[in-house]
Formats: sequence, structure tokens, C-alpha cells
Amino acid sequence: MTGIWGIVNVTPDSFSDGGRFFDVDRAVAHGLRLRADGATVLDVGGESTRPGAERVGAAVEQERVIPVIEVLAAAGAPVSVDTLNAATAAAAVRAGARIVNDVSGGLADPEMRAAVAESGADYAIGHWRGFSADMYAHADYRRVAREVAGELKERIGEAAASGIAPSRLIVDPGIGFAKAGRQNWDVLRGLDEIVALGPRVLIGTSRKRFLVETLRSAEGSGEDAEIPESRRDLATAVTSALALRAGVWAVRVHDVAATRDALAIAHAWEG
Ligand code: PMM
Repeated sequence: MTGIWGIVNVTPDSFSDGGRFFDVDRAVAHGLRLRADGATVLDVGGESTRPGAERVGAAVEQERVIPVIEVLAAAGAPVSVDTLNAATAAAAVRAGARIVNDVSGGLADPEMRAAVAESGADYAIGHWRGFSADMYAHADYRRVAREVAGELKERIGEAAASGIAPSRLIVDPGIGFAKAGRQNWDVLRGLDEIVALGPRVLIGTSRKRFLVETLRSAEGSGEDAEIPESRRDLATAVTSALALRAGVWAVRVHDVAATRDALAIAHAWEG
């Protein structure tokens, strides 16, 4: 059964939940709600990675995520921490997180791999070519899926060399990270190259810009046309069903209930 990572953003500036959960109690309640909706992992993050986002320090990040992780883990939920910082990863594992979700795959913080190796947590490594502020400057590819798979293979090798057992790894092609528009579709179309790497595969398409661009183009509306959250969540759920068919291990989403339903239907189709 394809896993569902429910997104718990504890940031005041997340583009997709508008900072509504920037408060421990509310973030915890939101996480528990996602768990009840069918999330298999709750992915707690305190630093927005949306295009152009400012970085926050590790201290602020930990103030945001650690109390939330403590409560969710104590409630029995499998928790991952979405962070680029080794110190935050280590603190999160001490607070009960079982997975470190590093969208940079170890490139953002030179201490990250050692911290994860030491922690005993599973390690999700994303495909990444630079911080959000200028990541589109690196969106230059000849064959996107092949290059993403090749770079992830390097990250897998580095993680293994740091003492992280291959069975603890999860790989993510980093949809939207240093990839513009249709390059994301090229990655999704070539997911078999990522699956062939060996580790479990995670993907995150939820509410992302490339889905919005596709919906706008389908309806013939302009670049600034508003696409409500409900439509972005429906588009996301469709990608979840297609990800199941592509052999993906888990999808990372905001609307867990919609993806749960989409996966149930896709499963029934598969038989
Ligand atoms: N995307 C975002 C944040 N964290 N983690 C993984 N593993 N994969 C992703 O695609 C991913 C991620 C950015 O989206 P958000 O700001 O809506 O959380």
C-alpha cells in the first residue's frame, strides 16, 4: 500500500497553508487530524522551502518544530522532520522523529549525514541543486529524469559512505526544486529511472506551481488566474494515484483524505 506523508508546516509564511498552523496546539491538532485521515507519516517542517523563501536560523526552526514533534511522537504517530539543518535533525530525533527528510540530500549542511548516521533515523534524500532563493538558476538539464537519477545515485553513495545503511534510505526526485514547469512532468514520466535506484521512493507534488500552471493552461486562463486550493488538491490526488502505478513508496501531501481516496480507487483498479 502506498504510504501517505501528511504535511505539517509550522511556519508563518508557508505558501500553501498561509501560516494557519503556526502555533503548537494548532499544529498538533492538524497533525492528529491528518493521522486520522490516513497519514502513515507526519512530516513536520519549520522552514519554508517555497521559491524565493528566506532562510530561518536553526534555533528558530527548532523552537517551531521540536514541541510539535514531541507531542505527535508521544501520541504514537510516526514523525519525520523536514529540515536542511543537522542540528535540527538531531534534536528532532531526540524528540521522537524516526525519519529525517532533507530536501537537499545532504548538500545544504556538511554535518547532516554524520548526524543522521549517528541518530539511527531513516533518511529521505531529495534531488536539489541550490537554496530556494536562486534554485531556478540551476534548472538546466538535457534529460531531466536521467540527470536527477544520476545525482541521486551520488547522494546515495555519499550517505552509504557516511555509515547510513541503504535500507534506511528513501529517495525523492524533488519536484519543483531547481525544476521549472514541464521539467517536473519529465521527471514524473521518467519515475522508473528513480525507482530503479533501489531505495524506497517518495514524491511531493502537493499544490505545487507546475500543477497550477497545467490547470491554467487546460482552462485557457492567464498566468495570474486564481486556482483555488480545492482544485490544487484534486490535481494532487490524481498525481497520487498515478504515483502508485509508477511504483512510488509514498506521497507527501497536504490533503491526506483526498489522496487516501485516490489511492483506494487506484488500488482497486490494480486489483
Ligand atoms: N517539498 C516541499 C517541502 N518538503 N520534502 C520532500 N521529501 N519532497 C518534497 O517535494 C518537498 C519536501 C515544499 O512544499 P511545501 O512548502 O508545500 O511543504
